Amino acid sequence: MIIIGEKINGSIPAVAKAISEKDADFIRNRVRIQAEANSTYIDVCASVEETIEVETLKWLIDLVQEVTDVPICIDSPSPQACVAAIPFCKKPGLINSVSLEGDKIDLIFPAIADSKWECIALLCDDKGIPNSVERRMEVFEGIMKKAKEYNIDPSHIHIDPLVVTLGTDGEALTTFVECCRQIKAQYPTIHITSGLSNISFGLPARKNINQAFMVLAMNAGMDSAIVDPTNRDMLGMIYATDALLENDEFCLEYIGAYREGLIGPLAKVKQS
Ligand code: THG
Repeated sequence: MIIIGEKINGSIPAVAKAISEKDADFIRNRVRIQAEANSTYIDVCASVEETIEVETLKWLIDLVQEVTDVPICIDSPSPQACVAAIPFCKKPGLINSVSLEGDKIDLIFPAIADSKWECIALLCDDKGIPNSVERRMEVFEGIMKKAKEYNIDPSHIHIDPLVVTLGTDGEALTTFVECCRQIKAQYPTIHITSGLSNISFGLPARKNINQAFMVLAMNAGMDSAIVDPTNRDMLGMIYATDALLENDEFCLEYIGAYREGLIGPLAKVKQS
């Protein structure tokens, strides 16, 4: 499973405070615990006003790279900010995200073409998030047409089918799963990702819903997720599901994560 650590995000109040107070130790510590929890990428989202977004991304990315060589996932709604942050990264990472909104794709695809950079593509357009599987798949086709035009290999794309809220849309999981199945059938090497926590918005004991979603989505082909890797219950569920889905021969990764104290009872806790 590709784990994109979500904890450096200015929309989390404690992180917003650290950004405004330039508390480098707080940021470095959040990076360290996510790197120790085997993150594949560290997501970096500034969530500040536009005029200071690029400089804030630079500050955050530099701090990540002081602590770890885990690659960066640049998370911004602004395609210009995403492209501007690419040179701050010492190694190729992930852009989060493109979609068919505005001219996003025509700014970002040329910037990552012929490179090892990968990108997340959301299944939405200027009209928002389509309700039906059919309309989401139309957006998907549009994205893949552009990918072909810019010569971007499907294996460099992480499709985010977008999760809606189960409390207001009972079909939230089934829509997501049907998109996963159709996408993987057409492009076996493409990645599918999700920010997932939207699924449980407004419901009690959200962690149960998030974990159940993770298992069912992985079963449908989701192989990447933006999560808190220091959440040991969720991490345990991810490793267990990968083992059950034949993605972990002899359960070596599962056993390794247990031995490192990342999953299982709190005997060898890594403090978050
Ligand atoms: N898809 C894509 N990108 C995304 C999202 C998505 N980026 C942003 C978001 N959704 C994913 N990132 C987060 C980051 C934090 C939280 C949820 C999603 C979150 N954090 C805990 C909280 O606020 O309670 C706090 C964790 C902590 O303290 O570290 O909820 O859907 N492509």
